Amino acid sequence: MTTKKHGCPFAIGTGGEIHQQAKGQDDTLTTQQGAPVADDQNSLRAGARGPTLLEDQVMREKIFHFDHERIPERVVHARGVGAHGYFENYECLAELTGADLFQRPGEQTPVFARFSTVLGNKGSADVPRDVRGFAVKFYTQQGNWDLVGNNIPVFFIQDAMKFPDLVHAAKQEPDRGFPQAQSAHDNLWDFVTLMPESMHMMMWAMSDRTIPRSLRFMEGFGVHSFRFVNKSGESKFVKFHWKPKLGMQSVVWNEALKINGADPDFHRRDLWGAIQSGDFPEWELGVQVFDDAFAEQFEFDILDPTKLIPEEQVPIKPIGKMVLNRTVENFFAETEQVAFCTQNMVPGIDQSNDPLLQGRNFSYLDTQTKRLGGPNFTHIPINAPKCPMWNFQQDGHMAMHNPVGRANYEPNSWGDEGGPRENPETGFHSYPEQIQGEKQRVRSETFSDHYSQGRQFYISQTRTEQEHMADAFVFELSKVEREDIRVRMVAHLLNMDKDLARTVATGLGIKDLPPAAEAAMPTREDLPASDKLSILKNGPDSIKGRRIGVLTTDGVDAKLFAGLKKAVEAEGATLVVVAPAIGGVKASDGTHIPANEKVDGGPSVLFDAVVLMPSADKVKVLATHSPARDFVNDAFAHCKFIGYSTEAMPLFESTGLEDQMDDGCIPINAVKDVAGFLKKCKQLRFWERQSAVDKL
Ligand code: HDE
Repeated sequence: MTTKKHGCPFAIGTGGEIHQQAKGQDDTLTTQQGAPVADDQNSLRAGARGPTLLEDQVMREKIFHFDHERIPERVVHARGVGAHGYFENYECLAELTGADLFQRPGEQTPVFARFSTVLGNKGSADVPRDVRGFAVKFYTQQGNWDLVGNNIPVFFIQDAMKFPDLVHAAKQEPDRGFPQAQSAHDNLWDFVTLMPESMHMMMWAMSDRTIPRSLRFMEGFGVHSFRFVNKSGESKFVKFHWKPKLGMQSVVWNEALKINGADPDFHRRDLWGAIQSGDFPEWELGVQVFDDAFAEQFEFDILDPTKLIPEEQVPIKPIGKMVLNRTVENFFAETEQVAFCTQNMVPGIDQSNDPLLQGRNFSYLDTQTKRLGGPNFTHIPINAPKCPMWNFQQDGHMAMHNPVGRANYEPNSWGDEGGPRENPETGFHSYPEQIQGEKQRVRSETFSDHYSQGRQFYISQTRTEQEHMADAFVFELSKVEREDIRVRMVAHLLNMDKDLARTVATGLGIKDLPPAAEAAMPTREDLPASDKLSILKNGPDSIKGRRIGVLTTDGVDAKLFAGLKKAVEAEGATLVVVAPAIGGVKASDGTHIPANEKVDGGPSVLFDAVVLMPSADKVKVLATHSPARDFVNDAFAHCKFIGYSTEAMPLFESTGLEDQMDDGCIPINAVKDVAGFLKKCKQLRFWERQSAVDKL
């Protein structure tokens, strides 16, 4: 008899260590009650062709449990992917904050990060045009701190009161249940054009920030102003920033549309692959620290979440790094059940009066109780703190941490047996900010500039990025059926940039420009461009972590191929072999090169740059194959660098592109040519081609 090795059927995904419950000597399948099961194929019947009996406890339990497998998906941010890792603190920040995790240089704190899209349901694709969630749970020695941010530093609305309206307008329309994971529809644009406070965010939403190439290549932001409080009770404001080690990168819109078809799991597969191959994603955590005096003189209200503070005005101080080095063991137990709450704070970090943040502090706890079924969701391993936890809370659904002993209240006179006590020394103190005012429903006047930073964002972009923004507005608004909504958006754009407004109006076929939207405050023209707001001005100048797809065939020059592979890997990138058959190809010297993808399963949209390296003989067949022609056409249209051997020319000719070949198409006919190709690839895209492509 063979002994089968397999995971314990009772293993609980813990977000860390697997706790295995006792199992028997053998591998006998049991019910949840531990009773051995004799037959897992057939339900209990009265006769071979008779009815199934209600007494079949084995089948009933199995189906009952299956029926209850789903929990409500998140109302927003339903589609996400998570990973474990650590945060490593750079230096002692005692002067700024008493937060335990920032005291000792080099100390590591375990973290769990979850990235998400906002609008799509759980089964939607990874690369719609959408904001990305960037939520990190720090398991500190003084409790869990959740930094629940996004990949965009501002938000659509200023007051939590409008969040349900925003989300209702953005998600599927209620009568028809579509569109899925799309902002390109009437309700969203109707709402935002009636809410001028959303205009700055809409400029970001229409930029390349909302179509990241990889979760590893995007920034993260805490958005709100928070507080750091030191041990002496002194406080400064702080804004949190995550900067990706591999630099920022986005895809182009036409590419995103195709990626969602070719690989709806593009981002989660990328994160999984990077971690599994030991190429651990890394971000630096930085803070913008400022005091009341700065807040007073800053152009906007630091409590307004539709505004950012340019890095040029308050530089970012790097304070540590996050490394994600472990994929989850059970998606449901960890990624699905992780419960982030903005009110999970630790001593030394505190809230601000940002009205959006204040509303979030209510919403997240409420949401987790609904999703996870009761107040004991903190007992689920992924949510439990990794430091001691002791209080008198008890009972409730699914209680796992059950206190023992007689004292379950405080004060009590049970001495040593009396349980935990409050600790004014180490305990959490809210910053004793002076607050005064009339109780009223009102929006502060300091929140009423809706356009100035939208303009600043736009002028901070490169020409290429500005063109992408104009195209995005035109695309999205072209899906809006009501003309008045389209026109209303152009009226808002006129308050931010007239050229942009004109370009969008032309793209939409609006003949007469509307008057500019009425503005509560005039747009400030004096805010200078901030280079840090652009993706392209902050490129990585490296292809580390990127994927280069080589389209090849039998008979490929073995030496050239080997040289290419070696050079690509030396840059920290991956060479993905795309071939006519998944069985791979036979190189010129007879060696076998395994394929990673068949041509139609590995379109060029999945790669950052491509190489066309067929043999002279087989290229003729390739040139008749439409997925191979799409491979070239798309790579060219998406401004990718294309390396090619002379043998690939018939493929270029079959696409009609041979006359348009430019400096982004680089001949590779000898191993020595590879270095030049890879050097160019470090720019990531050949944007000079964009205007030519637009005319095609
Ligand atoms: Fe959220 N948000 N949000 N949000 N949010 C949720 O909580 C909410 C806001 C963000 O990976 C929900 O667990 C309100 C800003 C992320 O699990 C819910 C308001 C920012 C995630 C909720 C906001 C975020 C959420 C849904 C306005 C960036 C995913 C499921 C007052 C700074 C976390 C859940 C994860 C999730 C409420 C605005 C980021 C409904 C009421 C601003 C990254 O509680």
